[in-house]
Amino acid sequence: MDCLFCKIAQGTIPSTKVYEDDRVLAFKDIQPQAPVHLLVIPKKHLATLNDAEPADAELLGHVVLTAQRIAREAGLSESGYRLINNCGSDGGQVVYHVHFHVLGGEKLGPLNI
Ligand code: IU
Repeated sequence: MDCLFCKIAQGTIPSTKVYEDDRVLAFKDIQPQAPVHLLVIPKKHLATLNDAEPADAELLGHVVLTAQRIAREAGLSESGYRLINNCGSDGGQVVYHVHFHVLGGEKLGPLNI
């Protein structure tokens, strides 16, 4: 499958990993929008959040708890952070493999909506 984040998950395209296990990968965004900008992905290919099914609930819970973990390890627990999923074209999704952005390290502005 010609999916950039699948290739990153498989290690055929390099990334700066901050966490990995058998189901998820977290790595640094190549174009950071905040002092801390990390991405968390399930290794399973889901193009968008709309493709998730009830059977993916545990996996997606693990993705969110991984976001919590890497935010803590980046020192963001006390100050806080933002967790974002862009879904589909109106949501601003560019890479069609489900991912959550972890943004922090400064006082973030209001969402630009
Ligand atoms: P989006 O939610 O699909 O809009 O976000 C895609 C993100 O993936 C965006 O922040 C990019 O900077 C990031 N990214 C990356 O980290 N590595 C890449 O090789 C590519 C995009 I292409």
